[in-house]
Amino acid sequence: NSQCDLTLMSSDMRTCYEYLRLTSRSFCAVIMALDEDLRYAVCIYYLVLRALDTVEDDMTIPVDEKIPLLKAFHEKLYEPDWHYTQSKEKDRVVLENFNIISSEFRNLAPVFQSVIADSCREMGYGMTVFLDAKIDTYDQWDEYCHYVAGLVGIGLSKLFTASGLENTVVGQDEAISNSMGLFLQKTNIIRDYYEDILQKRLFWPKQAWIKYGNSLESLKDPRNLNNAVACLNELVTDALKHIPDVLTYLSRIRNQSVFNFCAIPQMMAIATLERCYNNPHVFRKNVKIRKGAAVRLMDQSTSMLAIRNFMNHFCTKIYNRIPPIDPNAGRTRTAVSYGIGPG
Ligand code: PS7
Ligand code: MN
Ligand code: MN
Ligand code: MN
Repeated sequence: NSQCDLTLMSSDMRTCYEYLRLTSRSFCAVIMALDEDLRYAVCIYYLVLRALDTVEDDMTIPVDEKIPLLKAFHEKLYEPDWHYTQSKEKDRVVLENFNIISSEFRNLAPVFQSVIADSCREMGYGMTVFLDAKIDTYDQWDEYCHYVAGLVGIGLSKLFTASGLENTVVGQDEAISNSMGLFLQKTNIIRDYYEDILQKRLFWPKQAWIKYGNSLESLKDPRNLNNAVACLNELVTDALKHIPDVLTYLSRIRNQSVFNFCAIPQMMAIATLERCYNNPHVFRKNVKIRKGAAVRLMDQSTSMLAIRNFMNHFCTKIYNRIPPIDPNAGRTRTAVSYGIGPG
């Protein structure tokens, strides 16, 4: 990006972009391609949330220390010396050097600061709600995903509007921004079944798996494979219901760099859901989309026409693989139909 000359930056700014590169597989390139002021605000937002998520994920931090830390995390943005050296997680660098990130945060425009700080306050609180409480119902699944991803969609949308690059409606329509986050987070939770279960993290709602097994872990038993796949298909169907909101949201975006930033992760998500649907491998390993397919999505998710074509392609592939005897076949057909044809 020609507007992003690393040699003209302060050393702290270069350091923050380096932390972004080190900690983000999926978001680094799309963030670096954003226009000027928005790029750095989103970079800092990412690093702050990566730090908060590292606290949430770190099972070596005792709960009586973790809860106050999550709740007060937003206040650390205004404590110049605060940093945290007790994490064992792979992304701990952002906690160990949080003082650098927070000082760059305090250099952002006040309107960017308040969006990010509010988002951290709500997310930190929400994470404490689900720290040991299991996700029972579909409503609780949506609630957890709202805290860890819907709030990110809402916060990013407010940054887009505040930057002047997008219309007011983008920042104001929180329901639709929430759906953008839920579509990504549900896809992540569905795809990561195996990885998460090995780490004793349970994110699939009980209301779904109880119909198919005695426990979430039992779904990985090869003897339960038919039931496991039926459960998987039910959750994919639930995630697919966000497609209409995703298409509406993207159709409102005017700036090309913002469009690519928003569209690429959503296209990776629908491609991932297509790979996962009715796929028993989800219970034995992490299902990934093929490298070549991912590159095409990243290069070509640049217009609504392209997005509608990709959505049509993946929804049609799912449609053609719906087993007639699947308990949710009818609901799945309805959900994918919103991604097929003129919308
Ligand atoms: C600020 C770009 C664009 C309207 C750290 C982007 C973890 C799926 O934990 O790293 O490794 O399994 O694969 C990103 C909506 C959030 C939702 C949420 C913030 C899109 C902390 C991303 C990234 C809204 C909680 C990363 C939700 O997945 O997860 C910025 C519009 C962080 C977005 C977490 C998950 C994101 C996630 P893990 P990943
Ligand atoms: Mn987490
Ligand atoms: Mn995480
Ligand atoms: Mn995950």
